[in-house]
Amino acid sequence: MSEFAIDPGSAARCARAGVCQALRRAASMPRFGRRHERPGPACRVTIAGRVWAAALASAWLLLGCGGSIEVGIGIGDGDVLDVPKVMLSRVADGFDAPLMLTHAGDGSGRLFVVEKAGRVRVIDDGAVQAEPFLDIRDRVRSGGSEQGLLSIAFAPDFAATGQAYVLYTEESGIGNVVLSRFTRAFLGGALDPSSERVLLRIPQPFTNHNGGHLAFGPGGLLYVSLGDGGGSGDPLGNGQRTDTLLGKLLRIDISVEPYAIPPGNPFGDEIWALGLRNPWRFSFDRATGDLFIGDVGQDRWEEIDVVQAGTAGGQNFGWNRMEGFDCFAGSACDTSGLTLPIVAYRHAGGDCSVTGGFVYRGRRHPGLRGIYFHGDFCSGRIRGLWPVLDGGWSGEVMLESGLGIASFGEDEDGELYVVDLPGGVIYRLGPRT
Ligand SMILES: [Ca+2]
Repeated sequence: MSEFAIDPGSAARCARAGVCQALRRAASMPRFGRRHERPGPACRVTIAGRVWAAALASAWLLLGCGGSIEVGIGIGDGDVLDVPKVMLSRVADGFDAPLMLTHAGDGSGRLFVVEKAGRVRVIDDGAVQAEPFLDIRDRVRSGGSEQGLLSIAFAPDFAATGQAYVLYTEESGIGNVVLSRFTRAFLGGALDPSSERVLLRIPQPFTNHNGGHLAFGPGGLLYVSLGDGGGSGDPLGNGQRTDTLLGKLLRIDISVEPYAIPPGNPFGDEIWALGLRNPWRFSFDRATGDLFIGDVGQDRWEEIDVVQAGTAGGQNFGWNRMEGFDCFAGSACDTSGLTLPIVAYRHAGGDCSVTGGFVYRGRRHPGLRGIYFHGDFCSGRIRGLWPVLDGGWSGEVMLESGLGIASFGEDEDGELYVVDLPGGVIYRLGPRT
């Protein structure tokens, strides 16, 4: 089990270490975060507010208090339920190395599955359609394990404009990253491969750490995550440099042709946030607009970074000065001005690469609402995190899926799906019955 995971011995260990008592006290300190609707767990083993986050979370994780003792989710005065267990139900299979799933927001109910080699395929009313929605295998370089067609995001006005954006590694250079827009050939039709309009071409120094995810956030702005360009330890220092788009979260306005820099961007260019290593997947909570980033770590920590809606940009998430809550190279580092993760978990028990997910906001499963689901690609472990009243977070392992989780995805109703890369299968997430 990883140090984040629930562990029958953790209660005893925490009691011995006295850490839980410290954390309980911390939980009673003045709140620094927002008040959330979900009451806290019975044992508040949480990171309590931004000020306490670094020290307490480190202690929490290192001493094995993670996850939980007596954890339950309160539903009202004095009522505490067990954290719901989850299960996966097979929706469709036969995909070729699927990396991502999303919807078009056009009321059609269709699901769109991105395949690594360069196709987007459609699940319509449960049936996988024979004709792809997009096929650009002729221009996608997908030989490397982190290369391929990485993401698609439908324009907020897709139903009217027929436009969607994709991120992929192309044949130029060592596999440069391209952000392009495609337009459908006719109303109700697929995207036209010949309609490509390249918005950004980002040179890559190495074949790995290409990012990359696309999602529209609050205000209809397009967010783009890019890795540090690869190599071990960010050898070029891209994460902390502001003269490169590598290791960043970008934000652009696509309502202007071809795109514009939104007025609030902190450096007057595409950069919205920095200090990221390989932010493979991120999402916005559809209820609050809060941003959740899963940033893949080097050799020790996998982390989840959160930015509350309405916060100005310019967050520095620390890489490569820090990995998770630790200084990356050496015993000391300048942590001033850095935004630390809300949670990090160690490389242990098979965990080695975080796959950022979504806050469940669907209607089918009220018991899962408000839980941020994410996973680990290597172990297949699915974890949940939820905010507690003290402004911090609590969490635990929700399922040992055994899958190679490339992504979580949402449909139009906010139901969540899991994309199994090696198996080529799409699953729907729900409570265990
Ligand atoms: Ca970080």
